[in-house]
Amino acid sequence: MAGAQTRCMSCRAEAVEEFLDIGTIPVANNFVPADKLDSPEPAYPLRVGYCHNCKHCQLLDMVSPTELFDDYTYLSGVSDTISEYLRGIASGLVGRYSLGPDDLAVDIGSNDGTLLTGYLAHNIKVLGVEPAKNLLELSSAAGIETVCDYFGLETARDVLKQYGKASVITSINNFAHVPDPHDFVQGVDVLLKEGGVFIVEIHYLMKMVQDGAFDTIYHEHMSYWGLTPMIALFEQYEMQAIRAEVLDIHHGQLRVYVSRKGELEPDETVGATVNRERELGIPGWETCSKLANNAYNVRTELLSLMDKLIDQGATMAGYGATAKGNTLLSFLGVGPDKLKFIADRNPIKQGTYTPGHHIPVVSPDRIATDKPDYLLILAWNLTDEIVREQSDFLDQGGRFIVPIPHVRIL
Ligand code: DWN
Repeated sequence: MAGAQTRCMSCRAEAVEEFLDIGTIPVANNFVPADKLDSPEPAYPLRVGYCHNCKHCQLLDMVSPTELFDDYTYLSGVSDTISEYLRGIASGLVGRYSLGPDDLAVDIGSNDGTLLTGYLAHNIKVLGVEPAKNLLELSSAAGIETVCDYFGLETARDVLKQYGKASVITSINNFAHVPDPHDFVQGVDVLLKEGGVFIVEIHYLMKMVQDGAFDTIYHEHMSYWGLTPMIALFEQYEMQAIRAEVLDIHHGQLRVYVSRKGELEPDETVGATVNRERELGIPGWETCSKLANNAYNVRTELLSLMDKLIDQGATMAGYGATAKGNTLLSFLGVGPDKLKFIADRNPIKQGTYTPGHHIPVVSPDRIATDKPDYLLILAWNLTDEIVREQSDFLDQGGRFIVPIPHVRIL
C-alpha cells in the first residue's frame, strides 16, 4: 500500500490533512471463517482527512476495491427496514419521473437486487451493476439481471452498447465506496439518457458530525461527502444537483438528484442544504476535529461502562455484526473477553468471526439460550427494529447498550 494519500480525490489538490486515525485494522466486512482463524489477517491504516481546498473528506489510505468488494458479506435484504426503504426509493422514482415500460432503471452497487425489485411491479426495465460475485445468485433469484463488474466509464460504455441509455441511475450507499469518483461520474454521463436523472445517496458528513458517528469510518467508505464539495465535483462534468434530501435512514444520509446542466431545473432544496452546511461550518476543519473528539469520548465512556458492568458480574454480547461495529470494536480494542458473541440475522455472517478480535457471529437464537445481561447494539442505526425483534430479551430483564450518538442503556 502506498503512503498517505494527501491528494484530494475530488478536486485533486494536494490539500488533504488527517483529522482522525482509527488505527491499523482489518477490513470491516472481512469476517473470518472458522477454518481461517489462524491464517494471517491483513490490516491497513484507517485514517481520514479533510481537503482544505474543496472541503471533501476522504481516507488517506485506499484498500484495493477487489479486496473490499469481490466477495461481499453485507446484504441489503436482511433488514426489513432497509428492504422497505430501498424498494420505496424505486417506487418513488417511478412516480416522480413518470417511468414506464420503455424506461431502463440501472442500480449501481445493486447488492442482492433489493432496490430493483421495487420497480418490477411497475413493469420497468431494470439492470443491476454489482462486482460481488457471491451476490449474483441472490439477485438472480430475485429476478434481477446484473452486470458483475465495478462501475466506471468502461463498464458504462459496455452497458450502453448492450442495454441502451438509462432514464434513472441510482447509487445508494455505493458512491462513497469508489476510489475514483471522476471515472464514476463520467460513466454516469455516458449512460444517462437526455433529461435523465442520477440519484446518489451516501452517509452524510453533516449527520456524522452531528451524531459523532465516527464508526461510519471504515476502509469501504473512501469518501465522506457534504453537498458543497459534491456539487463542485459534478460541476467539472457540466452536471448539477437539482434536488437534495437529508434522510434519517442508516446513520443519516444525503440523497442528491443530479442532471446535466440545462436539462432539468434545480429546486429550492439544493440552495437550502448548501446554506445549512455553510451555517454549520460542515464540512469544515473545526467540525471534523469535533467528530474526532467524539470518537475519543465514546471510547473512554463505553469502555468504562463495559468494565464496570463486567466487574459487577454482568455478561455481555453484541447485536448486529456490522461494518461500523467492527470499526468501533477495533478502535476500543474490544474482543471476546468482553463480548461473548455477536448476534446477526445475516446467514452469510453466522458461523464467522469478526475481523481482528475474532468475536463469534451467531444467530439471534443464541440470545435466548445464553441470556446475556446486556446486548451492545452495533447496528445502532436500526435500534427500533432490533428492540422490537428482541422484545423477549427486554421482557426477561435484558438491557441494551447503544453507543452512538452517546453511550446510553435502554
Ligand atoms: O454503507 C454500507 C451500509 C449501508 O451497510 C455498507 N458499506 C456496509 C453496511 O454497513 P453496516 O454493516 O454497518 O450496515 P448495517 O445496515 O448497520 O448492518 C446491519 C446488520 O444488522 C446486518 O448484518 C443485519 C443485522 N440485523 C439483524 O441481525 N437483525 C439487522 C436488523 C435490523 C435485525 O433485526
